[in-house]
Amino acid sequence: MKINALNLTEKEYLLPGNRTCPGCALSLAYRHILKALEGQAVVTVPASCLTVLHGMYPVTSVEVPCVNTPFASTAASATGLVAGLKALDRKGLTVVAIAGDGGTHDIGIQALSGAAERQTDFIYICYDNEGYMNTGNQRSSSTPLGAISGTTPILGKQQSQKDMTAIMEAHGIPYVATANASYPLDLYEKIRGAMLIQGTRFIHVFTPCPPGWRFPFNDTVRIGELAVQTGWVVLYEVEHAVFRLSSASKSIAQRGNLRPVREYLAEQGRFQNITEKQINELQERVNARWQRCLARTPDL
Ligand SMILES: Cc1ncc(C[n+]2csc(CCOP(=O)(O)OP(=O)(O)O)c2C)c(N)n1
Ligand code: SF4
Repeated sequence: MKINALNLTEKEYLLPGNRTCPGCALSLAYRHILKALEGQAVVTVPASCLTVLHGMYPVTSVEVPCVNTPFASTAASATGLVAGLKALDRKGLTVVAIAGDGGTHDIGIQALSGAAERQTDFIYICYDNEGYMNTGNQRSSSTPLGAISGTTPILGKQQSQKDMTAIMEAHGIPYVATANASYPLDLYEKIRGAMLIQGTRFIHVFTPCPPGWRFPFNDTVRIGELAVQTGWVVLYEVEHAVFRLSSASKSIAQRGNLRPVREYLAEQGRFQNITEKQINELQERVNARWQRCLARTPDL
């Protein structure tokens, strides 16, 4: 489905006055996710910055019903919601599970893998701020190599990131996509497209976090764009096993020039102690994934 800014509903489902930090990409992404769902959703959210954003009934700033689920159980909770709505014969509502990278890549992966294997009919959105931000920025399996965090304070993390999107694609589910809070129309379009598909759908949304990544809060959108321009994030979707590069990444592929990853790293205080060896390793990883994506895009 093609949309443009003029087609976006003016109705807001995320009201002003929530408790995210200034410049939080999660709140930007969530605003557009909720617009795409047009209120026809039940969301389930584990402990995270998103529960802080939601706040507590009756003073929540979000206009959709939400279950606050234990940390490991997001996809299990969604499975229960799907079964409950079916038992009540309630049609037209999409069950949406939304969790951070800690709640997805780490503690929630067994419930998510199980739900995907059972082909549960729901959308799972992982917003990735590359750490356990709500509890003070502990490292997760999505924290990048070389990044300083609360639990990797001096040298930075010594391991590389888990590729969660590839793991979910390997489940053979009907829809897997990457998105980025700096490209809200692309995100909106992917949610709308996913709503039309039956079965487990997984969308990974890149959400820069100013305090955790140590960059000025007014740079959030630019950092997200730089991630795409350097290939740190590749925007794509895989629908029924058909791979498509999304327009922002596709236009870079057509021009043939990714910017160097070090430009992206240099903008963030969390990489202040990264070594040359680690920068080279990250660049090689980005190059290898970029080549895999290009090889899956014969129609450039
Ligand atoms: C079983 C369990 N362990 C630990 C916690 C504490 N806890 C609450 S939120 C959170 C971090 C969540 O990280 P992530 O899922 O990446 O979301 P973010 O905070 O970054 O939005 C942790 C560790 C918890 N609530 N439950
Ligand atoms: S810590 Fe990061 S992800 Fe959490 S609310 Fe603040 S900016 Fe958003």
